[in-house]
Amino acid sequence: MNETFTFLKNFLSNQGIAIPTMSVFSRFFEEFDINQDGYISKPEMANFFRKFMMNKAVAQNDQVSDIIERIWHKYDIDRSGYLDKRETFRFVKDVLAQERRPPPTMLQFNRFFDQYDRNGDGEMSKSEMAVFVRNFMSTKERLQSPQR
Ligand SMILES: [Ca+2]
Ligand SMILES: [Ca+2]
Repeated sequence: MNETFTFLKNFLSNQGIAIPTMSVFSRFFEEFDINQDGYISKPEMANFFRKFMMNKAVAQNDQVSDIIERIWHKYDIDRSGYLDKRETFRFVKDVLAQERRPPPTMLQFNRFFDQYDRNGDGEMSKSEMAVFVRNFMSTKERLQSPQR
């Protein structure tokens, strides 16, 4: 049980998650040590990872839709439910400014827009934007991760 605890602590801190207390861990251990033999077997561990990754994906999805709501609140000026090119341009410009980068040229912007406007209707839908937000988040994660 202690080995599992140490392993889990390392694993979670690598994932940027607070280290669980022993009591949280005990509860976790009981949940996954299905046959109650005091060891986490391979399938029990696999089960844990599956659940963990699923929770992570769900949390990330929540985060993405949160971000998108905030984007729409700020940039969908005419409240059409879509970002047209002009609205998207303002959004992209602000994102770049946050990264301390100059505004995009029209060519760069059009390339960006065409890439994410999947259905080519000239407007950015929320699901089209979700693709961008996800890419953006994973790029940031890569840049910030301590392993090089
Ligand atoms: Ca709009
Ligand atoms: Ca579209």
